[in-house]
Amino acid sequence: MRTQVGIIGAGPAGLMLSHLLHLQGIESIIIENRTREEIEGTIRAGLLEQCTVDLMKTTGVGERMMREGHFHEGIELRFNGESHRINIQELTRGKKVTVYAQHEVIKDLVDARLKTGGEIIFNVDDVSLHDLDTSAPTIRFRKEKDGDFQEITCDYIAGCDGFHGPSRPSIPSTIRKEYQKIYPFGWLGILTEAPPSAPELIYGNHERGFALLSTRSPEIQRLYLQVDRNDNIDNWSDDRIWEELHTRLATHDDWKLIEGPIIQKNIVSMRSFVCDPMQHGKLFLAGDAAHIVPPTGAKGLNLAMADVQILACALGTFYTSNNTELLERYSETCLRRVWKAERFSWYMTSMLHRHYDHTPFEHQIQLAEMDYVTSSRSAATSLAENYAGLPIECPEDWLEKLGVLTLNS
Ligand code: RFL
Ligand code: PHB
Repeated sequence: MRTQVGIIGAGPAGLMLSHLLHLQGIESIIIENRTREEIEGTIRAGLLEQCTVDLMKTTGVGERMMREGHFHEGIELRFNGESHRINIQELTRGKKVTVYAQHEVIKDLVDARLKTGGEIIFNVDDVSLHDLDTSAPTIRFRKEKDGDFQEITCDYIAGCDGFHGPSRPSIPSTIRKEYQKIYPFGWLGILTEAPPSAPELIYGNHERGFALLSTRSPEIQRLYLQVDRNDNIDNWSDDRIWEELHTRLATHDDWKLIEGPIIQKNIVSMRSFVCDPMQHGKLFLAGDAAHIVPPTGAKGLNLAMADVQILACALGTFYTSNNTELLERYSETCLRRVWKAERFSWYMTSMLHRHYDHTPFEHQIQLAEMDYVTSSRSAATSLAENYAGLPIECPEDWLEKLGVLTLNS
């Protein structure tokens, strides 16, 4: 097989990249090691930045998101039993955050790719990357477990295969620098069949640990609890989860957390991670393959979408004018924004979680930080600007041009 851009991974990064390339007339093939049902059914992120929403809308894959998504103007920080609202929309001159589940984004993108003749090969196995510093890099894989080996020869390979995929380790370790922080806690996440308990997201800091109230639809709510990194989901009965959520989100007024049947629960660990560079020869990493953030800042999916915008723009420039300048600067351009999102995610995580090793002094500093960010307009503006999403370094008219290409496609 031969294509212009071989894409490994059908997560948000790989699917959106393929969609953006298609709009520019560039061919790609995606290979994915899970089935379509699995990728469309995995519960992960929920919060989209304004840039991600704009990208989906402009490129014609945002129709269902605009119909079924929830558009929030602010968030609530809750500590010492009191609620403090951060008005994101006012502080960022108009930006909102949108709650629309990652697996719905995946469904919309798979649907769009398949309707326009895109090729996604699901259920592949034994994927490896070869000849990355030649003009004909290849991806080798089996179409299914124990099937014959196949090869895709391409001009470029996009490694969009998440944190555990084979792309990042294909960059020689001698030139790959990795930065990592592992947190001593994780998040226990639940989905519950209940009506919303609040109109906006609530990030709660409590002496027993962090709790987050989010939503998915008028009927399904998403909630999280900070737990020990090595905790086991079997230790958490539904009753224990609700008791802990009630305690950690309690206020001094008459606010009530509405319970419902828990339909899904699991624990995820938390880390911050960056790989530098994000490119090597003809290989470009995007999304979780290159960087991980703890979910407190809601940045992972959004960073993946920003990377592939920068990559699609650079590849578009190369195929129309043979100019490789943007491709050469890809890693540098992405990493500037990635590090700011890493900083913000670390900041939100540090401010909102219970740190088991904190001294009383450090605990007071943490309370002062929350007091400051909820009482100073400058501090709240900084939080809002980062939460709603920093600008993406693409040529100014890039999104407009994509909009025109979408209308003509
Ligand atoms: P993905 O989504 O991991 O997709 C990678 C795809 O590659 C496939 N793959 C392979 N394919 C072929 N061959 C191989 N050898 C392969 N190995 C792997 C995988 O099957 C998969 O389909 O990476 P991508 O596209 O970079 O997207 C990143 C996001 O998924 C991730 O950052 C977010 O989910 C993070 N995240 C959040 N991000 C947000 O922007 N907003 C949020 O509100 C938010 N909340 C969250 C989150 C992540 C969470 N968890 C589960 C860690 C909440 C949670 C609890
Ligand atoms: C979610 O709804 O899954 C969600 C929302 C905000 C976050 C993380 C996850 O910071």
